[in-house]
Amino acid sequence: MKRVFSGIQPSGEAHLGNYAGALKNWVRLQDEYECIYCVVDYHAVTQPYESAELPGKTLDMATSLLAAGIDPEKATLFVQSAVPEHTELAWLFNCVTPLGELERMTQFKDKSARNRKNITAGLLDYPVLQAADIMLYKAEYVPVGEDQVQHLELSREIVRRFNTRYGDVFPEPQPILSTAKRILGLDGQAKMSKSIGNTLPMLATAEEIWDGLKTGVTCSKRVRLKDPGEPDECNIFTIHKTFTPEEKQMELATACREASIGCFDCKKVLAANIDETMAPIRERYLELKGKPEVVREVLAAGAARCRSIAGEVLAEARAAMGFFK
Ligand code: AQP
Repeated sequence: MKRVFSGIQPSGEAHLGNYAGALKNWVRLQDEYECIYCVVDYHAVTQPYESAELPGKTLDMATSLLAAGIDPEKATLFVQSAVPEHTELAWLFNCVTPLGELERMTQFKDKSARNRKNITAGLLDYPVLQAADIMLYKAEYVPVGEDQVQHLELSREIVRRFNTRYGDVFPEPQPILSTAKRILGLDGQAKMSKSIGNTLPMLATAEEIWDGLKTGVTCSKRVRLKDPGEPDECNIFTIHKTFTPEEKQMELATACREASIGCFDCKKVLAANIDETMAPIRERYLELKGKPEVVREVLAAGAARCRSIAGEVLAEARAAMGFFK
């Protein structure tokens, strides 16, 4: 089986953008690939955060992933900092990564613009650590949202540079994108993002989902009810792609273009469909939240397995680079 790797930061509650762009695919891919999934806490400290809250947020993210359907019988789940090889390989990759490539990354530009007073080397280096995360397991596929495609292109560039200089050690990883690869915040402005706080949490109750959705910006063409809309330009319709069966999506798209359905009713359908998917996930989450030792056991087993793979791959990279043994 080919190997898949992906990660999510414990920088807040997982949201519908995370679910639609990445997590739904994580669950689906478990049956087709050997999947390794990671709560990437080293990444989460590249932005301002509360150290006292990090352990709780890390455990909570792992709990959410298991509730969403990550099955420890099929996939490996672990916490990044439990496998310190990630940072060592990142250092090796730093030495083949051009500084200019890092400076032109959109995420670095966006996040540093939001926090001008505290731009760290860690934030700049984020994509190099991400390349190391993937390559420690020689993963060939990475299910991500569209925001991570540029980072993945850089991972491939890092791999090419490493392999050209030191021999063919690593494969070039490819992204796997979902149909809803970029969900905007409900204000329709920026990407839905934990650090912006414009999110609809994945574990929100039916009421909270409706409270959020009803304020959500739709296609700008529909000023009045009788104006035809354009679903391809509507963030609400993008969310439908994850939660609404395809036939119903087509029906809604036609009705929107003919102005025979209003945005309010279209959102009502979406709210019901989100709740249908999320209600069992919420239930599993609450059940697992009461058994943190179960989640800890899964993470410990995952880390032990990953340390043994990571140790071998890191040794190969070190040998290729000529380090003294
Ligand atoms: N809005 C989004 N639409 C589609 N996919 C998304 N992803 C994130 N936001 C959206 C995908 O979710 C996965 C995990 O993301 P992450 O937590 O590692 O970091 P991120 O991409 O930076 O997500 P956030 O919510 O914006 O976190 P913060 O604000 O803490 O940086 C990734 O595959 C991502 O593509």
